[in-house]
Amino acid sequence: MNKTGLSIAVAALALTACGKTRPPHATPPQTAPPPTSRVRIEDVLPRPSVVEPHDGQFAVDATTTIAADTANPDVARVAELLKEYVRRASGIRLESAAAPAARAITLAISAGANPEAYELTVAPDRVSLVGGGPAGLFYGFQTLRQLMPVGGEYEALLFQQPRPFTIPAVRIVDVPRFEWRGAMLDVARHFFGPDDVKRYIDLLSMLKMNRLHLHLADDQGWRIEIKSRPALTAVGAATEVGGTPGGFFTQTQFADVVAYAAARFVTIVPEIDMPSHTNAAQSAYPEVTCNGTAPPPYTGTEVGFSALCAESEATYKFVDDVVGEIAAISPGPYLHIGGDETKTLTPAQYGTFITRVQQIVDAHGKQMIGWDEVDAVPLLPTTIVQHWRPRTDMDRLARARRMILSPANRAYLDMKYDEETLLGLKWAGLVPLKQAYDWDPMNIVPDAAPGAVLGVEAPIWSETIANVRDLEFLAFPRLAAIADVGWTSDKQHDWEAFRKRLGAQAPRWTALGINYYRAPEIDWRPVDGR
Ligand code: TNX
Repeated sequence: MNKTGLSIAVAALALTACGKTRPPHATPPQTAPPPTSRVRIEDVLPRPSVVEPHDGQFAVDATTTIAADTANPDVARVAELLKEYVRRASGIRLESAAAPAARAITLAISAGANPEAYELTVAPDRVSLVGGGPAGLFYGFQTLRQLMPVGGEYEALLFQQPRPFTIPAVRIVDVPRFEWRGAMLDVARHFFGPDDVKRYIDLLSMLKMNRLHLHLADDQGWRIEIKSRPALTAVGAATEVGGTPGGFFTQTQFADVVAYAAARFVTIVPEIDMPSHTNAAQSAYPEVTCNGTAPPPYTGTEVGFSALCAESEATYKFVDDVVGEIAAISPGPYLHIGGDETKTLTPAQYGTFITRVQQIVDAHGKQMIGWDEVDAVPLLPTTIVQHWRPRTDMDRLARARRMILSPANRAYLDMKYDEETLLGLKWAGLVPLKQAYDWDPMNIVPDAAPGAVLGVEAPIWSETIANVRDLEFLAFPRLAAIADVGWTSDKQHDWEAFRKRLGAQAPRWTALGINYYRAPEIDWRPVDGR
């Protein structure tokens, strides 16, 4: 064939494929059969309660429809997420079907005992996803997402033609072990703004986690606008660890993040740490300091040196102003008051302070949460104790009526993985991946009253991290380990099985741009776009 003949042939090929002539140098349209997705049902993470593989698969192609009761806004939202995912993953636009039709993906809510539970059935002729409540439907979508090609994680993949794919046939019945599956982000030591926090919320909710505790104030910075106390941010937000510029959330930004989280079934838990960790507040309002003088801004990483004046009414007026404004912009039922690492108050002063603050939080209609030091003080039945010190007084902790477990030697994502890890701290020891995974919360406080353990939380403190890259490096993959500890039943807990399902996340996490630590214990699946 001469040169002209070749160009005519190429042009003809292009014409059949997309209806208009393409320049000869353009990539020819794909004619090869589309790749079958390599997703495996045993890779879903966190591990579901019941997984029954069946024969066959469901093909998603141009004839597939989506049948959802879109009059229900929660169902409509998940239907949109699914359509959007399928469009990105394959270029296929799912049409809506009025009623459950053949070849349809059906979404529904059927109020059940646990609104976070769901059941997913994939059969050759249909897919059915039923949530026990709106959250369950959302979590069912997170599972279905993992059974579809990872291309859906990219924002603007462009397919020359739709690429049908298959979902393996399976029945999954799933319910979380614990109601509290949390993460904490310290936005005080280094400031992380609204976009960073939203990104973290996206990643948490993919792991079926449902609480994000924001550590909003510490010695190094005050990060939330308080309208009645403007100096808190004008003065107290100026810097961060190391002396770089800080930052803060306006109340509008905070409300926007709260709404963003709520749409992903994540409750924001705001924390204002006190009576210690308050240098930034005291630099702005010296009346809460016993000697009345404003300390200079602090940009180091020591703890425990600052404390609000426990005997002064100005302190409680200040706390009431702050708690009142934060309670008003936090629809969630919780308000965390810190209470940790107070080195400069006597036990009696500490007790007076926590007791008063507990009353203030209660008066603003919120349930108080405090780090485990607060259990030295008589607590209201609604107050939640957050365990963090591995060697705390366990007998005392066991008396707490409600608790969240964040043992630092398991759940602190800011601990180094090994001696070579550059980021992070190691005061609680090294926390390699297996250590973050291989524990049972119910064995931490064996004498806890039935139902007292609400669940687990993975804090990340930001002394050594200043951006999302470094945050993700410390958080991933250990955050997935804590998510699995919180979601998956103890009977399903199995390090070898977890290792495999974690390794299988590599293509998806890469598509999402997560800067995860390639933990050497894991055989990370090659990243090839499928
Ligand atoms: C202890 S955990 C702290 C924080 C530090 C963290 C660093 C807790 C309640 N207090 O002030 O940032 O260690 O890992």
